[in-house]
Amino acid sequence: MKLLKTGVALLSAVLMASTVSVADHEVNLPEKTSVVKKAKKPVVDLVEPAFWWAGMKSSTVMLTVHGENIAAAKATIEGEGISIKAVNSLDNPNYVFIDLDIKDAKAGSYPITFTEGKKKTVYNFELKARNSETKAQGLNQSDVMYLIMPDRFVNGNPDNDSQESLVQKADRSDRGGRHGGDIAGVTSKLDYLNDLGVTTVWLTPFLENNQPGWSYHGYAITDFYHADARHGSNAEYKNMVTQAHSKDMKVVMDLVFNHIGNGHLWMKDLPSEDWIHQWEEFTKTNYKGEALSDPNASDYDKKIMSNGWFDGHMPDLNQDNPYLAKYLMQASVWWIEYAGIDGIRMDTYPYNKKEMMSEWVSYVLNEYPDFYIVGETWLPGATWESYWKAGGKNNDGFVTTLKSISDFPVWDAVNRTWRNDWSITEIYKTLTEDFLYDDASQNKIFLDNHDVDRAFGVFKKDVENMKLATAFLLTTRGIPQIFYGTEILMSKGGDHGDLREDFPGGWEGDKRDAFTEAGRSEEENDYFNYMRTILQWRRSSDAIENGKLKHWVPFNEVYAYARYSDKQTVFVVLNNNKEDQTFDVKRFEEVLKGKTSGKDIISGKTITFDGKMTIPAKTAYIIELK
Ligand SMILES: [Ca+2]
Ligand SMILES: [Ca+2]
Repeated sequence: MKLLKTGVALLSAVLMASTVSVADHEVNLPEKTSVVKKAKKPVVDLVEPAFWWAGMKSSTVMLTVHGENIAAAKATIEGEGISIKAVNSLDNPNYVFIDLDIKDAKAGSYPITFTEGKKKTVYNFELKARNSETKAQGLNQSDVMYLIMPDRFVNGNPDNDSQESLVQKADRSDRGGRHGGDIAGVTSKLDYLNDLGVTTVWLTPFLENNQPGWSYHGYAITDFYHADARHGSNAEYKNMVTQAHSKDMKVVMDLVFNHIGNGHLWMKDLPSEDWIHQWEEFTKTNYKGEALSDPNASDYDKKIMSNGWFDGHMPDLNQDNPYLAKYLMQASVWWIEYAGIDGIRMDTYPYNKKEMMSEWVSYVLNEYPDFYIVGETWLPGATWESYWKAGGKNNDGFVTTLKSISDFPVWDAVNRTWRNDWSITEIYKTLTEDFLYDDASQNKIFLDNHDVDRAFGVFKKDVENMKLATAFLLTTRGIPQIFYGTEILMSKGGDHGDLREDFPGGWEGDKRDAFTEAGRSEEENDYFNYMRTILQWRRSSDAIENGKLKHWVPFNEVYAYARYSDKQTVFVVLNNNKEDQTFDVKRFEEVLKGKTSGKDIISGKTITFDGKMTIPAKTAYIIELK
């Protein structure tokens, strides 16, 4: 509440100042304002994006220019093939939005001159040549994402842990504080990750979060165009992407359009009153995404869901404002072209203006047709999830373009199965709901993530169940995601700071280095190798990459399914029973097709099943049919 009032107060101050300075500058002016305004050259202290590229499919780019009373200046541009289509300003004269037509412009520098009276300020706007290293290659089912909270993974550069210009300093003893992990740390572990067998790294947001507290997780962005200096620089991020690509790995960037951190410039100097959702008193979202697809929902609930703030320090952006919407969309394309990333994970997807999000996805795919975008759609069932996923039919007319959703229903089913020893039928049942999706193969699937208790802890540290869950995750339909530290059985939950604990060995002086075999316990190595075996195998499995899923009703806690393509059939059997199980294989004939043996890729052994199959208690078989 306090923060919001501050925001409103600041806004009022801005509006008053502008009214005085523009319309009434002769009368009763504070001395500073009058003197400065008349004498100074036009002030340009921020242009976003700072540069762009020639030869993009979209023929326009909008520059957001900030500077005291910049709206009073006239903007002109020089250069062939480039022109100013429009200069717009809102209620705060400290911002102008310049629409440039760049359709016929070549790479080069184009001076933009801001003129007020006889005074001029020039900004050299650059159109770069397209980045030949940009892959924007997207993800498919052969990929596995490894989710890293960079502050908590590896401290590759202890010198950047605290920064003079950034308010929160490093304090590793504070579990909610900054610990010093960074982009350099992630880059230094790409070989480790490649050896583990994951193909893709997803870092929680690395953009600046200049916030007094809780800045480590990155979801309170205060600068859309710069890496947080405590994580490293833009160049270091770009280098990480290049390094990943050189190892045949991919990178997914995490972005937030729904809200910002209240340390953002916009909250000190709001571009317009409607830039954020303002409320009479502090109003939190109701976190009820279901309301948005509910034909019976009240307008009141839908409005609170969409326009309420995610948290007190996270002002909710109003994407009805077309300048803001354009700003956000462009920032994402800027990062794709600049750093060459392959996908974006969009935070709090349903909390945004949904039509704008569909437009955003289309805008990105127009530039980069193979690009991967997954929305965080944390909803309690496939019925609600499917509302957000492209290809479905929504009877309220909402057309969504999002291809990949976060498959929380699968996460929930896995939890129900192994948290309380429920039946593996929970998983089977959840997947029977795939008819709600046009294609579930793009769904992001996971056992846990940075917002929920770690799976191993949820499973009461039962390694057999953890292995069954892992075998399932890495062979069912969808694109798996693994949370960092899962491979060494990190297990904490409850407090966010705990489940996001530091990876042992990521900091100099750590008691052990769990990135090495010697630094892991016997149990950790056993699980690590189990996961690694499946990960390394699945990278080149045609049935995993391109195959369909076919599954059978579980009996006696034995769940069987096949992944099958034209080139390969993989038969998976999960025995969740505490006893060995022997069963007739006749009912699987439509995929076995008379075959009586195959290789279990986990144990490396040949499994024969002439008529009957026996599988040990609490065991997974992943059988490549011969
Ligand atoms: Ca560091
Ligand atoms: Ca919102």
